[in-house]
Amino acid sequence: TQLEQALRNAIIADEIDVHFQPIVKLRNDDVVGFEALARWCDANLGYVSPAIFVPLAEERGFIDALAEMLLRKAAQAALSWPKELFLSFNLSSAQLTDMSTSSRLLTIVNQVGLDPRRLELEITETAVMADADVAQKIVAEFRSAGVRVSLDDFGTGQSSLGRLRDFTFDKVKIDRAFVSGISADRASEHIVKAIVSMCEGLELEVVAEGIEHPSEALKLKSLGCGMGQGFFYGKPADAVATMRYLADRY
Ligand code: G
Ligand code: G
Ligand code: MN
Ligand code: NA
Repeated sequence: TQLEQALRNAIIADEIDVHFQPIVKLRNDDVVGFEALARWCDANLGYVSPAIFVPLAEERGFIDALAEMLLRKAAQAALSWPKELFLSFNLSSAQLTDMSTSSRLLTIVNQVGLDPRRLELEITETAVMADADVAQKIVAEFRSAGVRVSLDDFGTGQSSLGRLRDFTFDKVKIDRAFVSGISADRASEHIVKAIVSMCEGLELEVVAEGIEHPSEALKLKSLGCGMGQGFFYGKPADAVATMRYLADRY
């Protein structure tokens, strides 16, 4: 198809960009890291969402090429940030069924010279479900290299609690479905409160995603949620704008 051909070309030409969205400590608004998000604007097709082109790349067998290009760019950008900031990178489901994923991505991190302890990988429950044994092994390899792993979109997938029991994660990202409107919605408030308390028991860090209003940030803080991310703190921005964002804060 036209989209597939354009995507192939964009990968070969190194034209897919990475943007960065800040993740903050809710207690004091300190930036603690950034999530890398793929961005592609094609000359003919215009803006294409990663929700479209990531699954297409998986289906057509070029997810590795895409992910390696994105991680290389993201890791290079992270080298210019203050070194205590982490880089959070999304892994797709196909990558979690392929045992070569960990060595491929660790090689890139080494080549670029990013401390693997600054890297976090976001994986979803759906991605883990395809082949839990293989996913488990891949996660273990990353963690033994010092890379941290977070469970993304928590609360929306299937058998969430089983995953937390069987897998070793470092962090849970609460899906924005529970965050938007939390200051007015009692059900979301109780759900988030329970997630935060469970994560305390499991010694997992917690990030609330999709914070758009100060009232949501306040509520999450009062529930003991450690970290937050969302348009209220910053929209995804390119590497240059991200450096400016940091310069304004440091
Ligand atoms: O940034 P945006 O809301 O458009 O992202 C849409 C979806 O695409 C989200 O689920 C996000 O996790 C995913 N996504 C964005 N960038 C990447 C990436 O680099 N790799 C993978 N696997 N998924 C990504
Ligand atoms: O699936 P994942 O959580 O990786 O997707 C992250 C996506 O959420 C990014 O594409 C980003 O653009 C989007 N996002 C980040 N913050 C907000 C927010 O405050 N509101 C909304 N609606 N989307 C957000
Ligand atoms: Mn994510
Ligand atoms: Na998410």
